[in-house]
Amino acid sequence: MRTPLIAGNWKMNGSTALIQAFGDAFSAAKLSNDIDVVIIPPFPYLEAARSAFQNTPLQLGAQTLNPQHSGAHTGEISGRMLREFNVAYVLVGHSERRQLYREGDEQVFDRLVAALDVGLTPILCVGETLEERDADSTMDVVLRQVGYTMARLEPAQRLKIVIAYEPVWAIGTGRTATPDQAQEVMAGIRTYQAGFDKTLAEQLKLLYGGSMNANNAAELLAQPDIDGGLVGGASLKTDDFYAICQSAG
Ligand code: G2H
Repeated sequence: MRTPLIAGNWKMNGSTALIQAFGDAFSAAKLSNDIDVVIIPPFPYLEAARSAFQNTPLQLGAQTLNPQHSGAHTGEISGRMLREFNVAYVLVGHSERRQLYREGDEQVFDRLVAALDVGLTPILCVGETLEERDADSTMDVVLRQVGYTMARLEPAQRLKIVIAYEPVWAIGTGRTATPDQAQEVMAGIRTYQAGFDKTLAEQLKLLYGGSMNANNAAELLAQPDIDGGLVGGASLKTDDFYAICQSAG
């Protein structure tokens, strides 16, 4: 059985007040024990979040990391530093990083390995653009992104990652992939993993991301190959995020 995982990616949003609001809302939360819930705030809020989330089920994630553990990289943050703040998960390859900061599969892979090196669980984000979907190359693009990483990992490492399928055209647009569209791609990812190892395919956690909200989460999460969600905009409101978590539990 795969434990559902709901992760809220705040991107460059939020405040210390919002951290506190989540701490307060989730300290009274009645969520199933069989669900992992993660908040991924901007770096400056990690310390406040560590403290505010202490008596809650909320775990912490980070939005990126540098491939190096330390050194002359002004403005960058390493996985080792994240570990000091009880960070358990880190996003790699989010489409905004791929598009705005020119991170290609190679850079994404280096970050993912750096995360594994320090015991962080990387959430590898993959997904096609609208042009790629219209050109019928969705599966090619997604499996290229997944395959680049999987082919280079050791078998034991492959078991330690989470994959988030986020169609780029559905991110922050209010346009969500239909449950069938999401399921089709995610089943394809799982089938691809079975080529490496059947146990891996069964255990691999797959998240859907792209305008998931309190209204559409239940239907998406009911799909057999969708094990959770990577939620952006709707993770900035305590009520909406809580409702999504309840849909998963
Ligand atoms: C996709 C998602 C969270 P949103 O990027 O990573 O954002 O839910 O706002 O589409």
